[in-house]
Parts: sequence; structure tokens; C-alpha cells
Amino acid sequence: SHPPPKLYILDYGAGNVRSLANSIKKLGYEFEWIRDISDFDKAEKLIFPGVGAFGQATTSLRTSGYDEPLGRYISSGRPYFGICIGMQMLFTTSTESPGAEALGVIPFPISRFTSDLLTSIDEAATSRRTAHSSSLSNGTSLLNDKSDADPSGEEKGMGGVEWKGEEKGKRKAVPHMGWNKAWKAWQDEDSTSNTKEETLMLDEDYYFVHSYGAMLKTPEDEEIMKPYAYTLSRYGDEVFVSSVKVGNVFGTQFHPEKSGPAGLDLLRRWLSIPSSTLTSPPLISFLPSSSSLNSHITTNYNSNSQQTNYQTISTHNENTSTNPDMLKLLPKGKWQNTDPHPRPGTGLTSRIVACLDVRSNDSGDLVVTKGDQYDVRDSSSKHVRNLGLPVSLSQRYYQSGADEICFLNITSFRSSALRDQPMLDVVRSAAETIFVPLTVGGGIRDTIDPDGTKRSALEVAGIYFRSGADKVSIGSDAVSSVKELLQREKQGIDDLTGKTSIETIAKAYGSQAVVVSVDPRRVYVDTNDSNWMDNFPKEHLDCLVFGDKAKSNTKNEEKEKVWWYACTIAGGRETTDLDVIQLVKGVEKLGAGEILLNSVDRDGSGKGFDLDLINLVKKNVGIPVVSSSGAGSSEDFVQVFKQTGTEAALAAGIFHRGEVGIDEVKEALEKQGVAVRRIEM
Ligand code: 1PR
Repeated sequence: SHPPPKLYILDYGAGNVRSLANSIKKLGYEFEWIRDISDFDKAEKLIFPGVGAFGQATTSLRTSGYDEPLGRYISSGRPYFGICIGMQMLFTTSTESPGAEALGVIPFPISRFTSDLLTSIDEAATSRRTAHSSSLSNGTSLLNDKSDADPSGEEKGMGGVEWKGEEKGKRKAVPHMGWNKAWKAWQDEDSTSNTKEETLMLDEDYYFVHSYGAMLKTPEDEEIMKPYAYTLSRYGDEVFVSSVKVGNVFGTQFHPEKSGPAGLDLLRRWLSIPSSTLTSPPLISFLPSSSSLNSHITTNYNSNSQQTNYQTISTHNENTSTNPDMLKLLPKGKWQNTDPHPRPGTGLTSRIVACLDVRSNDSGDLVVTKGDQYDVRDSSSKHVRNLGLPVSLSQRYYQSGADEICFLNITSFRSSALRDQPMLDVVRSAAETIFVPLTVGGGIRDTIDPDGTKRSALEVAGIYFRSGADKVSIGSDAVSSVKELLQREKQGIDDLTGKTSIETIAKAYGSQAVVVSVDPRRVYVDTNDSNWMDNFPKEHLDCLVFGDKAKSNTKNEEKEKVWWYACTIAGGRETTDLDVIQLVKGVEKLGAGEILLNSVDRDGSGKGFDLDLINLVKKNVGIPVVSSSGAGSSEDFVQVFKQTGTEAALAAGIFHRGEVGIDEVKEALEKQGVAVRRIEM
């Protein structure tokens, strides 16, 4: 039998490529990293898991001298697989980084999602999964399809959740983060042959995290993208290209290495394509200027199509869909383009996150623990509660369909996270077997080791990313950063310092990698004092909740009460004078990509999520929110998704104690019309 094609991965050091490496190993393949320009000649298959910003990627390709060899590699006809920014590198430019020019294989620009309000029934109706699939299967335009408008006139919001009047017109969170469907695009239209070839992708949910993409806004956009688009996806009212396939070139906007079993299947299919089927002339040739065209080119390329400056020889539809070789290159088969069980809502599903609070117990072993209002010691024995081992428990959650896993190192505020070898080992081992996004939090801030060595938050985060984390979560340090920000604003200084942990990490690894974990506590106002309104600090007025108007399920006990939400630090031990709205607005301004919203009051209580808190936060930020603390039953999840606009819900205790399974939660959500990702393991 043939030796498998020599696979290379192109990494320029900007984020978590460990997961891709782990998933390739898991599938039983070997690979090498591209370390040198000459490696491009040795590669028989190449994956470029681009991370970070568009401009950063083009710049580092250029400065490393990889741009030309990469261009030659692609035009040689050998298989290329670009992931996220690695796919965007095939396009021309991006509004993310004006002036930056990518390879230009696909003559189309990348632009940002709008966070427009969804206002009309038509718009809401077109954002339904079913609308998407039916318009694709009968070949009509995606953009004007209103065929699936719900006759009941009931509006659906982001996760297929009914929109209450007051929530209508809410902003769509950007980045687009989570699991979404990738629907087959047009490429099968001409396929009258009964090809039994394997398709690369099925109609499944894949994990996306991006603010920019190839947006199809007009029929002209559709025309241009037709030869290249392999799948399309929808976020709110926007349709974008979620994967491209043209000749030897394949690319996904989503992350297959983070897309659970569906993603691994896709990778396996691509990896198993023999590269010998790809030695035909490239579909599109864009070759660098003649002088540098030399012995680097190892496989045959179409010399007639030699061009300069990475220009594409064919823009589109000339020799694309008719190239018989192309059909062979990345084979396609019967696409399941009629969803037998149409699910309502947009493609984006509501995410369920399992959270593991990790700390060392009294005998020094790292265990998963769980607090009750952040107190992790058993009330009678006073020992740290031990609910299991971090790695095995997280694997169990992955197996049962958790959409994300979160590790919070809750002792880290006492010591430097960098010295916490056991915690790093936990992240590494988890990342080897868990192929959904991993968030790691605790101790991400500038620290000084006992020996006096200074460690920046960026360094700490970097170690976590290299160990396999996809996002880091910042708690206490975010509070000090926002306090500082507000202080400066008071002095009339509006520009950012660029020095906070949020800013430095977001700059290097992208906003999507920076989560801010908020630990608010209710502060009840003494309403017996008739002057309380006058004395109440003006800056917290937006944060006041009146019990008689509250949504929360403890309404009856709290009818008479009035409260606001103060941020705590150091694991809930210290209450600050910063309110939760000030905090979330501040961190959004600093560039955080997501909010992990805990509640000290609800933590471990099983009383349900604090809906008032969540709605307050949702109203004030445009980044995704993960709601946490208080889940006691599947019903609580239904409630939080139906009554707030939260993008995700997180729980710890009920999962650890085995009271409710993740699959059970998802089943309950699905029954209530909330779109979720279901898996078969
Ligand atoms: O401040 O950057 O070092 O980060 C510390 C992180 O650790 C913060 O994210 C903080 O929330 C967390 N943390 C610190 N101490 C504790 C503790 O419990 N003593 N845990 C702690 C926070 C809250 C959630 C929990 C949900 C769901 N735990 O993580 O998982 O409340 O629980 P439930 O479903 O059982 O109700 P820094």
C-alpha cells in the first residue's frame, strides 16, 4: 500500500494550533510543522489553521517569506486546507485590516457581521434554519427567500427562541460564536451523475468563532461566490460562506478541530483523500513573478496560466465547475440537502457549557470542586468538596454533548498560574481528547513569582493557549482594568492604554479568545429609609432592580426588595463598588469577546439562573453572554434561553452530581423549540 501523503501544518504562532495537532494525532495521522521555506516543497498536503486577525496573518506570511511558497504550493495542485483565517487567506482583502492583501485565489472580500437590529417579521423568518435549507435545495436565491415565514406570525430570535416584545430589536452578538449549520451550497446543481463519491461534509453543526466572513449581500455576490462556495451558513439575517472548495483548495470558516465528532469526521475525510488524485493542473493559478519561480515547484502546474503578482487567471465560472478533474479532486456525493427534521430558528444553536472549578484539596491533589455561594468546603467536614478528577470528568461531558468545557482554577488568585504545573497538565490532557472549545480561567493577570520574576498576563495566557486552551477567562483583573478605565474617563482621557490584560491578549490572540468572568453579588437597598433614592449612587441607577417588576423565579420572596449588582473579586471574597453594567460595558470597550456571567447569590443554589441579572447584562453589551450559576433542572435552561437573550448557559453542580445529564438538558430545550446541537457518539 502507498505511504500516506506527507502532511504539513503551517503555524505562525498566534494561538491554539495544539487542538488541530491533537485531532490529527487522534485520527492516526502523522504531520510535520512547516519550519522553513523548503518545507513547502516537501509537503504533499498542507493545513493552515490561521488564527488571530487578517492583517496579522498576511503580515506574518510576508515577513516569514512564506507567502510566495504558499502561493506556489497552492498552484501546484497539491491539497490545501485553510481553517478560519487560513480560509480567509484565499480571499482578497478584509475590512478587519484595511490595506492587507491576501492570496486572492477567490476574488471576493471579507467583511464584518453587522450587529443590526432584527426588526421585522420577514427578517426574523428568513433567519430560520428551514428557510435556508429549502431555498438551497430548490436553487432559489437565499437572500430574498421569505418562503418559510411562519404563518402564525410568531417571531423567532437568535437561537430559535421566541422573541418577547421587549427583546425584539435587540442587537445580534458579534463575534458569531457557537455551533451552526453548514448547508450545501450550489455545487451539486449540475451533478446529474449518480456519483457515489464521499462528500466532505454532512449537514451537521460545526463550531464557529469569528466576526468577519465572506458575506453574501447581493445577487451579484452570490454569482461571484457560486464557483467557490461549498457550504453556506446563516447568522441572524446574514448569509455567509462557511466553506469553500475549488480544485485542490478547501477551506472552512469554522473550526473542524473544535467541532466534536462532526469535525473529526470532516478532517478524517480530507486526510484520507490520496494526494495522487490531486496532481492534475490547478484550477486557478496565481504564481509569483517569474524570477522567483524556480526549483521550488516540485509537482506539475499549468504553466500556461502563469501570472504575476498573485493575480487569478480566472475570476469565476470560466473553467471551474466544468473541470472534470476538479470533481475528482475533492469528491462529492449525495448531499443531504433536505433536512428531514427541520429545526426552527437560525442555524446558530444555544450552547450548553460544563464548568469545572478546579483546585487542590487538602492533600494537595487537583480535584473538581463545587462551591455553595463560592464556599467550596463541606459545611460539616470542612474539607474541600471533591467531585471527581478534572480530566476524566471533562471527557465525560464531551462525550455527552457539552458544547464547551470551562476549567476555572479557583485557587490561582493565591499563586502564579505559570507555576501551576498540575493545572497546565490538566489542560494539556483534556485538550488531547476533547474536541470542543476549552476555556481556562483563574490567575490571568500580571504577576510576580516568588523569586521575583515578572510574568505578564499575556505570558500566562500564552502558556494556556499553547497547552490547548481556546479561550482564557479573566476575573479579578478585569475589575481593576475597568476601574482604571473609568478613572481615566472621569479625567477626560478617552483613549485606551493598550496595556490591560484584556487588550494585550486580545491583540495577540484575538478578542474571541478573551472571556471575562464576572462574579456579581446582589446588594439589597434599605428601602425603609425614605431617602434611599436620593442617597443611592447615581452611577448605579441603571443597575437597580425592583423586586415587584423582577422576572426572577424568586419573585414572591423578593417582591418588596430592591437591589443592584456589585462585582466581587478574589472568588467572591471581596465586594467592589463597581456595578455589573459598568464592568461589562468596560470590558467590551477594552476588547473582550465574551462574558461569563456568574452569580454569587445563585451559585450552587439550584434555584435557577438570575434572569434579571442576565437581562441587565444582555441589554448592555453586544458580545455573547454565557449565563452561569443556579441551574437546578432542565427547566432552568429552558427558562434562561426563553426569557433572556443569552447565547449559552453554563452549569457545574447538577452535572457533577449526575442529577441532570447534558443530553437531557438538550432534549428538553429541543422540545421547547430551542435549537441545540445533538450528537451521536
Ligand atoms: O479572578 O481571574 O483569578 O479568576 C478566578 C475565577 O475563578 C473566576 O472566574 C471566578 O468566577 C472563579 N472562582 C473563584 N473562586 C470560586 C469559588 O467557587 N470559590 N468559582 C470561583 C466560581 C462559579 C462558576 C460555577 C457556576 C455554576 N464558580 O464557575 O461553576 O456558578 O455553578 P452551579 O451550576 O453549580 O450553580 P481570577
